Amino acid sequence: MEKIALITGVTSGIGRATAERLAAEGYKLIVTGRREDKLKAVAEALKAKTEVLPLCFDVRDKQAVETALNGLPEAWKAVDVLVNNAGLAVGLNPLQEGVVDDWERMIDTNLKGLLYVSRVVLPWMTARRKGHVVNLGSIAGKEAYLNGNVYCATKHGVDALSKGMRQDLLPYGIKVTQICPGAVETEFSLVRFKGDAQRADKVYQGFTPLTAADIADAIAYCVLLPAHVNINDMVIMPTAQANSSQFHKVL
Ligand code: NDP
Ligand code: 8X3
Repeated sequence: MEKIALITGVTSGIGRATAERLAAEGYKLIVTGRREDKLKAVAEALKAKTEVLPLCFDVRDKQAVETALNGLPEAWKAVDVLVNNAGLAVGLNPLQEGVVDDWERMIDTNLKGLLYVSRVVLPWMTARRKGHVVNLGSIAGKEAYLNGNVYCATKHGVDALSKGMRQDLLPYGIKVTQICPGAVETEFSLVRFKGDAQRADKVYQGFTPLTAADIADAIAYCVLLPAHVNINDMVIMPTAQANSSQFHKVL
C-alpha cells in the first residue's frame, strides 16, 4: 500500500538524506524548506524515484505553516510518517554574552516550528488512528555542553515534547520516536557559525563524524518496523564521541 511521509527541512543534511532513503523505500513525499531553489532541485531529483510534493515555508511562521499544510490535496493529508527535522543552532556563546536574536531563532524554529507543524498534522493521524512521528532531538537534548545553553535547552524541549506526544497519542496507536544524534557533518555548523566555513570545518576535523545518511538509515529502521514495535528514543554517536562534549580527536 502507498505510504506518505512529510519531512521538514529537506534542503540539506539529515532531512535530504531521509527523503532520499524513504523515497527508495517507496514512500510518497511531502518535503519542505525555506530555500526555494534548493527545495525545487531536491524535489526534482526525488521525482525520479517517487511522487513528491514540495512546500516552501518557514516553520516559524504559524500562518504560513497552516496555509501550506491545510492547502494540501485531501489525499496527501493521509500522512503516515511525520519527520520533524527542520532545526538549527545559531551561535556558541556563554549565556551571559548570548545574542538574544540567535536565541529567538533557535526557540522559534526548534520548538515553536515543530509544534506548529505537529498541531496541523497530528489531527490527520488521530482521525486515521495511524501514524508515526519522528522528532530530531540531539545529544544536546540529553546533556548540556559548554556554551550550548539555548540550543541545548531547545533540544531538551524536544525530548520533553517527544515524551509528552507519546503519551497523548498512545490511545490512537500513533508511534513517536526521538532520534538523538551526536556530531553529524551537514550544514549544521556552517549555520551555527553564520557562514564561517573555516570554523565549521574545524568541528569535524580529527575524527570521523556521522553522515546524514547514517541518520537516515536509523530513521528508516524505525519507520519500517512492524506495527507493534516502536523505538522511543535512539541516541546515535560517532564512535569517537563519548557524550555531548568529549571527543577523541587525532589532529
Ligand atoms: P542542516 O543545516 O544541514 O539542515 C537543516 C534543515 O532545516 C535545512 O533543510 C533547513 O532548510 C531547515 N530549516 C532550518 N530552519 C528552518 C525554518 N525556519 N523553516 C523551515 N526549514 C528550516 O542541518 P542538519 O541536517 O544537521 O539538521 C537537521 C536536524 O538535526 C536539526 O533539527 C538539528 O538540530 C538536528 N541535529 C543535527 C546534528 C548535527 O550534528 N548536524 C546532531 C543532532 C541533531 P532551509 O534553510 O532551506 O529552510
Ligand atoms: C547537534 C549536535 O553536539 O553539536 O545537535 O549539539 S551538537
